[in-house]
Amino acid sequence: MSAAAQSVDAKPADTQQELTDGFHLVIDALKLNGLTTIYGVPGIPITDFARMAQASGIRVLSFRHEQNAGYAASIAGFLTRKPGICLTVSALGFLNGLTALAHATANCFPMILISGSSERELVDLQQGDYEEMDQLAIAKPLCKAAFRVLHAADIGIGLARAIRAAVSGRPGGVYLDLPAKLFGQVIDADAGRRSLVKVIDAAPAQIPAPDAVKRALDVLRSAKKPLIILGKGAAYAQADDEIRAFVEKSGAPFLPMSMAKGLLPDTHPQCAAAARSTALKDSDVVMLIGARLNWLLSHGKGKTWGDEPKKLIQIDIEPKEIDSNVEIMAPMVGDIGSCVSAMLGAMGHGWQAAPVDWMSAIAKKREENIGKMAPRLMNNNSPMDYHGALGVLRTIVKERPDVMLVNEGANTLDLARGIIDIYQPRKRIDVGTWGIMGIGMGYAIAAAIETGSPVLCVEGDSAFGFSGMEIETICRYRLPVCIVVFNNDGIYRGTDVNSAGSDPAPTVFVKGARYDKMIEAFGGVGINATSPDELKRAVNAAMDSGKPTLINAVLDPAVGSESGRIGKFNPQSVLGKKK
Ligand code: FYN
Ligand code: ADP
Ligand code: MG
Repeated sequence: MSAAAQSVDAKPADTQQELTDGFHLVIDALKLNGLTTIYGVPGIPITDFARMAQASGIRVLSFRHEQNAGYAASIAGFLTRKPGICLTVSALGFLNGLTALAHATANCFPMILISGSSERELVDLQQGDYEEMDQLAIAKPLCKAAFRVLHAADIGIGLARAIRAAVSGRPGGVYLDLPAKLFGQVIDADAGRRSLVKVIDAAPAQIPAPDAVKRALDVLRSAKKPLIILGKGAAYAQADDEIRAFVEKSGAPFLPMSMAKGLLPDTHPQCAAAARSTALKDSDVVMLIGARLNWLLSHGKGKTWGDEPKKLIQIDIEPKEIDSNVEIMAPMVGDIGSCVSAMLGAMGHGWQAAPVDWMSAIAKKREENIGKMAPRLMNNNSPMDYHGALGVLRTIVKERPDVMLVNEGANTLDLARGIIDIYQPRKRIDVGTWGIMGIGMGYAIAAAIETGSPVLCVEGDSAFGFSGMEIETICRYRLPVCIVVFNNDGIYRGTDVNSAGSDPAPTVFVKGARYDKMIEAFGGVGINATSPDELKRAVNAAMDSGKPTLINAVLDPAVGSESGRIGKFNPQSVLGKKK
């Protein structure tokens, strides 16, 4: 027991001492640090905590499954630069939330998973407590930092450590273990107040070294075919004006990674998204801003990157990221806002824009690809194909650039990424670094709560299934979320057959399923759309009304390719399939 807690016991029972307890201290510590939204699922031992947090003015969003609450918290962290808070019960609730915590860490999103836990004495002796589990030990390898608080007087410092660990340097997921007994611990209220910590400058600026700035500019200046790759770190940094000014001043083409789309509009004349292969293959200097050379960029090597020897410049806040896959000639370690401002400042007047022949080679390829795509987007086929359905969604987002777009699936993801142009920063949130399915409804809920903008979720039917029950949550909180389920009856497509028996093939679902009926059970609007025209009307109506809506978009079950565009990662037997 802490000294402060002991001092309470030492007082005579009849003195009028003002007291506080673990419940109130956690709530006060969160509020003191501006953390006023909790995503979670109540239950033992945090049910009363959730009630009390709500009563104190914290917004408590109660989900149907912790994984979805965790994804919501993770993307809230990305959108706000403050750690998203996820609250779970012990043991399996904790494990459900842990998936999202690992996801936050992999994606560099700040998040704190707060889980209630069983009593240390029993857990450590493995005496079989209710939901006994050594949660701290399990969380450690899957997050950036993990802490446990045993004494009420340490709650303030524990939360301060969690906040700093989540947002400073490279952001990530933090686990905070709060044993059941902690909540009820009573201490002197004054001592409690004094124990709270308001975190000052949680993510301090990290200024790049002047010689690193000079080196980077020298390499960029030497380029004949420069390319700037913007990653979701650049979107996270919220240095939108500086990034745009830098890219425009450089005159170089830029390639946005999926969640960096909109930092500069996809329709910007320097945008090379629709000339991706050419830009990567033929460039001679590539500057990475908040993007890792991981699988999404073919690790910086191989035929995607062409034969031309390349010089690389990389801006990242994490020094260990540099040289992760290939040599980086000009590393710049610092926060993106400071790095880009320093570059802009040092560029001076008269910066030479990229050579005209390079820019026109990119423009030619871009126009070619856009031209090839255009007629396919205008078809009004019924049942729909991806291009017909996405063509109308593309127009809707163009007309309503404020919409938050959530996107997951395989084909639904790959094609929507290319087809739907994004016009503003942080308006597209998707499966991220791991390409996982299941972020959909969690992301949609947090996007609505944190931004106040209307949300459009473009979901594969398989992807939707992972978080579909949260449509009840969406209806309960009356969130302006419109979900479009691209229903082609299965994973990748709905035409596989089982040649060995009467069970359905492993990739197919119930044929002709009506996902729109699900939301009607909770008072939302359900629409079955069988053509692009119907889809357009339904989405516009949902956007205008702000009512929770689920549109079952009927796609031809034969459209869709195995694993979307990343089939190369899906090993297939060369020995032929067994009969
Ligand atoms: C892009 N392209 C376009 C446009 N935008 N053409 C016309 N119009 C527009 N607006 C072109 C682009 O130039 C490429 O053509 C092609 O479309 C593909 O572009 P994309 O999607 O950017 O490129 P690619 O090679 O698919 O990107 C690689 C990737 C991406 C790894 C970054 O596939 C990705 O983010 N994947 C995540 C997948 C994922 O997580 N899936 C979960 C699956 S779940 P060319 O330039 O001619 O090549 C389990 O199955
Ligand atoms: P993408 O998938 O869009 O390419 P990644 O998640 O691979 O993006 O890369 C994001 C990178 O951005 C990470 O290496 C991370 O360290 C870095 N990063 C995140 N926030 C900042 C920041 N504020 N300043 C600098 N780098 C950042
Ligand atoms: Mg499908």
